[in-house]
Amino acid sequence: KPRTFYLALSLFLSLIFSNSIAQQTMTNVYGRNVQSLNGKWDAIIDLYDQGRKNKIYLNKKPETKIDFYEYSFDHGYRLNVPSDWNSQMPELKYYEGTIWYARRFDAAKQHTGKTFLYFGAVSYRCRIYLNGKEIGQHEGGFTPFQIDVTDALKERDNFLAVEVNNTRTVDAIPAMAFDWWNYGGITRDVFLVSIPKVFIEDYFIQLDKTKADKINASIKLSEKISQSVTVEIPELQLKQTLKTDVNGEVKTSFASKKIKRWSPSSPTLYKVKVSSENDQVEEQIGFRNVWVKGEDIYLNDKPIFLKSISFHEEIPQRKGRAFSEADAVMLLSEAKALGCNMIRLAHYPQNEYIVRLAEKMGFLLWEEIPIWQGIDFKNEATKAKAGKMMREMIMRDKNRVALTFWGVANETQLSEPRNAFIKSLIEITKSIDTTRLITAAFDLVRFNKDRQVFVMDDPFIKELDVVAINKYMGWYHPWPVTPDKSIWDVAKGQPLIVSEFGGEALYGKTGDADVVSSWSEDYQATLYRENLEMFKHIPNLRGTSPWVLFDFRSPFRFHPTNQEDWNRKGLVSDQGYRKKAWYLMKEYYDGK
Ligand code: GCB
Repeated sequence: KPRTFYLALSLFLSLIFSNSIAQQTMTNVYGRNVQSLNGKWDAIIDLYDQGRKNKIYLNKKPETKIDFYEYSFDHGYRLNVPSDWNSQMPELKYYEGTIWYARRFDAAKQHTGKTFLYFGAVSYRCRIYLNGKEIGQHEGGFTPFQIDVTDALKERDNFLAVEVNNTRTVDAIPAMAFDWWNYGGITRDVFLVSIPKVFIEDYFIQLDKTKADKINASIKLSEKISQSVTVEIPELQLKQTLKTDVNGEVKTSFASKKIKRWSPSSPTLYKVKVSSENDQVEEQIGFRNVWVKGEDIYLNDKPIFLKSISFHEEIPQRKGRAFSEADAVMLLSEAKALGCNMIRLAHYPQNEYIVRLAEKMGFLLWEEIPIWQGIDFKNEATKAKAGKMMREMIMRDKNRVALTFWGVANETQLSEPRNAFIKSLIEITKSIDTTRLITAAFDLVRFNKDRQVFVMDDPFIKELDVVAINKYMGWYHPWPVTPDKSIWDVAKGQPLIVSEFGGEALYGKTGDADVVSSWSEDYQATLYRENLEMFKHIPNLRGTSPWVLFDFRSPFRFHPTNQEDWNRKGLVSDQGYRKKAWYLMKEYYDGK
C-alpha cells in the first residue's frame, strides 16, 4: 500500500513539475513576433551521461591556475538546428543517447511584455538550461512546447544549453522498436516569442460540425481577467467585439451565408484576426463540415472517398528528418502527383510546415500520436504521457481545416488495459474538439475459413467514427482465396479505410512478377493490382492509403542487398524514382 501511494505521489509530482516548467504552446506561434534561434549550435556527445552530473550547462572556463574543466562547448562539434543529428555526422548515424547542444544569443529587451522560448520538437526527451539554470523539461519527440523565460533572459550574451536524449525505453511513446529511424536532436524550429503581458493564449475557430453557415469561436487570454476581444473575418464582413469572463474566456458564433467552404478541390482560406486590449494575432483559417452517417463520410454534405497516402517526416534523398518549408513542398508535391486528396501523417505529428502547406494544397489530414505496437498500456505514467501528447497535437492543429482525423492508435492487440488507455485518449480528444472524426488503425483482420470472408473481432471499433485497417495481402499474408473472391465483412455499419497495404520492391529490379521474394517492381505491381481488385469486395470501403509514398529508413530492415536499412514499400524510391506500382495507384485514384 505505502509503495503504491509513493509511486502515485511521485507520478503526480513529476507531472505537476514537468507541466509547470515546459508548457503547452500558445496557439499559432508562427503568427507571432518571433526571433529565430535556428542555425549552427555547439555540441558535445555525452554517451555515458556525465554532462548533467558535471554541470556542463554552467559552461565554466578555468579562472585560476589550478582550475580545469574536462569539457568546452567552444571549438568542438557543430550541429544544425533544426535537423536530426544522425544525418549530420557519419558517427551519429545509429547514435542513441545524449547530446548537448548550446548557443549564445542576444535578446531584445522587453519592457512590459513576456518572452517565451519555443521548441517545435526535440527528439525524444530534453532538459533546457538558460544562463546556468534548468528552466524546463519535455518528453515526446513530435510535439511543441514553450517555456516562459521573461525573468531568466538577459539582453546580451545568453547561454542556452539543451540536453537531448533519444534512448528508447519501455515506458516511452513510441517504445523499444518501431519501423522508422530513431532520429535524435533538436529537429524543429527554435524561437524566442515576444508577446504582451496579457496575451491571446488560445483560440479555436472552426465551422460548426454540421451547419454550413455557422462559425464557432472560442478565445482564451493568458490571464484570468475580463477584457474586450475582437474576432474579425474581413472578407466575410464578420466582426464581433466581446468581453471575456473572469477566467479570461469567451465563446461566440457567427452566421454567414457567404462562407465558401474549404475542400481538396477548392482549398479556400480566410484571413481571421483576433485582437484583445493588448495583443493581436492573425492567420488563414478554412471552414468545412465533416461527419459520418452510416457507412459514409460526408465532406460538406457530400459523401467522399479518401484517396490517401502516408509518408514519414523524412527526406529520403538526404537521409534525414524533414524540417523546412522546402521539405514540405517536396513531400506534398509527390503526394499531389499521385492524385491524392488526403495524407495520413505517419505515425506522429509532423512539422507545421507540412500541415500548413497541406491545407493550402487541398489535402485532408489524418494525424496521430506514435502509439505504435509494443506500447506499455498497463503503465499509468505512459498513459499520462500519451494524453499529454494527444493534447499537444490537438492544441497545435485544431484550427487547421485540413485536419479531419485524429488517430489514437496503430496496430494494437485486444486487452482491457489497451481499451482503457485508448479510451482515455478519445476522451481527451473529445474534451477539446468534437468536430473531427476519431479513428485508429488495426491489423486484426483475418480470413474466416467457414464463412469464406475476411472478418475482425474487436468490439473496441464501436468507439470510433471511422475504422481503419492495415492489411498486407500478398506481402505478410498469402492470399487464402483469389482477390476477386476476397470479400470483407468488417466493421459493418461503419465507414472503413484501408489505412495500409503494400509490399517491398527495390527500384530498378524487374521480373518474377509472381514471386514475393523477388523484391521486384513487377511483383509489387502484381500485389497492387490484386489489392485494388480486392477493394471492390469491401462494401464499406471509403478510402485507401497505400504504405507508403517513399522508401524510408528503418533499422527493422536488414536484408543486405534489397533493404540495407530501408523499408522498400515506397511507391517512390529513396532516390525519388517512381516504381511501377505508382502508376497503378495513380490510375486508381484518377478514376475515383
Ligand atoms: C505496419 C506499420 C508500419 C510499417 C509497416 C511495414 O503495419 O503500421 O509502420 O512500416 O507495417 O512496412 O511493415
